[in-house]
Amino acid sequence: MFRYSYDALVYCGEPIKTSIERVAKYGYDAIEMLGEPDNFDITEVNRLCEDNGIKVSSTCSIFTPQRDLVHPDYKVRNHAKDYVRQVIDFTAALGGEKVIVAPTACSKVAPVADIEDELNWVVENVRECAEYASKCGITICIESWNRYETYIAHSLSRVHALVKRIDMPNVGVMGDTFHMNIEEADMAQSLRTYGKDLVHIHLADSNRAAPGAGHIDFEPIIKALMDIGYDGYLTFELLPAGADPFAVMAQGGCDEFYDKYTKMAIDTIKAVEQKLTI
Ligand code: LER
Ligand code: MN
Repeated sequence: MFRYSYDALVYCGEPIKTSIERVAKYGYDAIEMLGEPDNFDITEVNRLCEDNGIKVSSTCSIFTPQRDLVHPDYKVRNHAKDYVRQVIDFTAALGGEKVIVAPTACSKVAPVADIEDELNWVVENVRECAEYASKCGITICIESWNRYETYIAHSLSRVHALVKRIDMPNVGVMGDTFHMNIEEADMAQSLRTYGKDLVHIHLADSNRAAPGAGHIDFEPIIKALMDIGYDGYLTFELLPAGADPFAVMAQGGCDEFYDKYTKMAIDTIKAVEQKLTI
């Protein structure tokens, strides 16, 4: 049986108490935290999780241009590493298992420095962060995004190649079905190919809404995850349509991303899991 988690990043700006209560209400095992440690009181989050019977699975780090691990300015690269270490401490203090790391800033679509230098910085910097993470029992998940959000690691094969170069026991491959639907020829096959190194996954439908609201067939995907013995969380990351989904959320009118999709996501995938288990 899979464990289910929900990425609270979509619940833009609401009190964490409301998010934790919602996730618990719809039967999730855990919540994925937004990677902005300064926004949270660790004691309060731990107490709320305990009161509601859920855990913290992971943290979704936010890579802004100032948090770019491959920026040509070493001061920015160091700032990005400090940020990742802060997220690692935060996640460990919440009892989480995984921290998501992207090689570069979100929506940066071309290298600024020489690409070989950038790739070397990814390897060097993620290794350093992974050494730090290993002392807290945290695994670093390198997430594959689509071509419109990154140029470095926009397929599981590219992430896998980076993970092999990084070569640390607590660094692995992460997929996100929204991105994979754009970049992978066959999502289930990619999961099988890189399954041994898969440490985390985000699920969303083709339109980034709850599974069942778009056109992805989740059956072969869940079957592949079962067959490879994936033992991480199935974490939903749902966002509204927009190149800047947070700006869309801030405008309002995305009510379905709260109760409706939180319930629909877990209900849809649990039904698939059940069908495949019988
Ligand atoms: C983060 O998990 C992600 O998938 C990116 O699209 C950045 O939001
Ligand atoms: Mn994602």
